[in-house]
Amino acid sequence: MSIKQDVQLCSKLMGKARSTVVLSGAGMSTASGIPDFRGPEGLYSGKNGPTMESIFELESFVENPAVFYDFYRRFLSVVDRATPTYTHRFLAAMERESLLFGIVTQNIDALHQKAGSRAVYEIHGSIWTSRCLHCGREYDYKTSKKMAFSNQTPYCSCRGLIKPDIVFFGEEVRHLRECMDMAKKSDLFLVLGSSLTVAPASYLPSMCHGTVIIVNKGNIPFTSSIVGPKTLLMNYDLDTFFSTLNEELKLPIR
Ligand code: CNA
Repeated sequence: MSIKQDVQLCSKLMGKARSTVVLSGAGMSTASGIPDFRGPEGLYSGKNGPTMESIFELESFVENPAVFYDFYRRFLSVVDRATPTYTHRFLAAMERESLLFGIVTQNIDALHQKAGSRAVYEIHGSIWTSRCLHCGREYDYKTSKKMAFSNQTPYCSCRGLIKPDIVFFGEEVRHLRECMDMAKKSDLFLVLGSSLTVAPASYLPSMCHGTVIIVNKGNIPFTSSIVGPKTLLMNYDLDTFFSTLNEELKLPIR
């Protein structure tokens, strides 16, 4: 199928759908300059230093927080400068036009919110708050960022280690009940820029009772336990796909 045919099919399904839900992944933000994990230039590709496990596992973090904070300072420098992509802005326009029920995002970069989306569920947490692992004291973004940049590793006044409220491997995800409810009620589920390898987010598409459209550049491990028989895989760059789609839909993009 050509991109035009795929776009037409997507447009037709969007026109018919009563409840469309999006699951977004790191591929959503690569055009904003934030590397993904498993894409060709991703942080997992081995080109960018330590493995993700050594950075995002709680045990490794507690043992050697400097490895995480080293990565985190670089990540924040990129995220602070990043602006939403065409696709982020397209999804915000869909919501304004009542064509989108909600977004479950695995991203921690807040670009959906920067683009104007409101119904966003950050299933892997966010960088906007941090917490002392010992006494639970909460730190806002500005304070925790300042601490991360001025100290090698930020510690609380109680001497506990401070960790951003992003979900590490093995930790419980956020808003799972709401995300599952949305997925179960959806009749169109769009998976955008995700390799669908991180559970339980990867299981959400299989809860949709209608069509699942995966728009992702490059292959993903495509297993029937993750997505059902009514799944369409569209192998495109997101901004190319949605700007082509909007030639048909003509949603006002801000
Ligand atoms: P992933 O495993 O890195 O997969 C991303 C997928 O997107 C890959 O298959 C890429 O080929 C594909 N891709 C990259 N660029 C594009 C593009 N322009 N158009 C279409 N497809 C593209 O990322 P997942 O989100 O599936 O993995 C979940 C992890 C990644 C979550 O825990 C996130 O917190 C984590 N992550 C988030 C960010 C962020 O917040 N921006 C960045 C890096 C990793």
